[in-house]
Amino acid sequence: MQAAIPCMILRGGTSKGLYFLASDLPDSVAERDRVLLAAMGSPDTRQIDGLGGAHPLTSKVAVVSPSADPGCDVDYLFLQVAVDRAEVSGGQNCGNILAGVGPFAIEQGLVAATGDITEVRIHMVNTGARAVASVQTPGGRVSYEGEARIDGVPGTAAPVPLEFLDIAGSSCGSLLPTGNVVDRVNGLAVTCIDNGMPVVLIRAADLGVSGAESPAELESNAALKDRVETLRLVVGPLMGLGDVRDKTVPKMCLVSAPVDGGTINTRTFIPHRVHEAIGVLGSVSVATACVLPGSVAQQVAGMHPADGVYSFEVEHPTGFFTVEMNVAGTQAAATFKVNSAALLRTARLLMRGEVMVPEGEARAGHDD
Ligand code: NQM
Repeated sequence: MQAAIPCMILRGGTSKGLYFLASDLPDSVAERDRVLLAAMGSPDTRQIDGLGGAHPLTSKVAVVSPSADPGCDVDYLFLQVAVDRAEVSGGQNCGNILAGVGPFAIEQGLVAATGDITEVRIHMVNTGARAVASVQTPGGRVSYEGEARIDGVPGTAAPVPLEFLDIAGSSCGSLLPTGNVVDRVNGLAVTCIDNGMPVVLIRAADLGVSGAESPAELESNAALKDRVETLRLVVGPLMGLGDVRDKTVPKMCLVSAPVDGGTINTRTFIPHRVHEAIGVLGSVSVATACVLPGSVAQQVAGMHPADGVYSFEVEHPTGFFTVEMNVAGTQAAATFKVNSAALLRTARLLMRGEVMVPEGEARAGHDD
């Protein structure tokens, strides 16, 4: 006997995940996690007995419910399901999976379509911050087709612009969690920043690489991986994240001068695999650092910080990530403030149906 649990699969930006209504999952966190591990097929490096794609970017879950926050339509809890360990973590947010939350909420009737574009106001449970997603809804139905192109995804699709309202210090409590623009740790100059995602910025050259290597090349460099992880374990507590050995934050971002006309070039350890592109909120943190006076990223990018509206082109292994930002107080780190951040993603509904979970793992599912 298996349990059948209603579920949709959506591509959100450059990631892919299972989207559930909270009411379709067990209330108990331990039972919920057992269900999600079984649904994904974890732990197993191939996730052969489940729906996961054998990579952190395709082993993600969104749990969506009506919001109690009067300023929001829905609550979105992001869960990272580890591939090779029996672990489900709510310790980070995910802006790519966020791109699918608006379409999912409308598909599920949690939000009514209003006109050609429906704004979905989303409370991001992992960090408490809010985002607004604008979803194409001509004729009262979600449209996934369109001309928007994002690097890392073949073809084009309907645009899903995302606007972030209050993301500074989302996980660490402040934009600069160590209190410094630059820290020297293990002999390396690093900038620790959290504008939506805790990220540690390190010059690629300081680690003996160019920063233009492919993810596979970086992942096969055992000495580099070891040095990055050793650094992460020291920096995590300094950022107020506690012991990060089993956490997926902070992300470790190697920065170098742009090679393709962008603002800055990046390679990001998330934290044990290297991202094929860059995370959404990760890129917002990197872009923020580009205009933060004195930061590692600002020096590498050669930016001259000034107040105003920017369109940053963050280079990554499969192209560019464009982040629109409005910043003020750029004359000094102490006065620096991000007024708003916005970016473009696309999303697509790939499957709707029921995920089958062995009965022993799913006491709260519906019997088949
Ligand atoms: O930073 C991968 C992704 C992410 C996270 C990761 C993300 C974000 O690309 O907001 O989107 O850094 O773990 O899905």
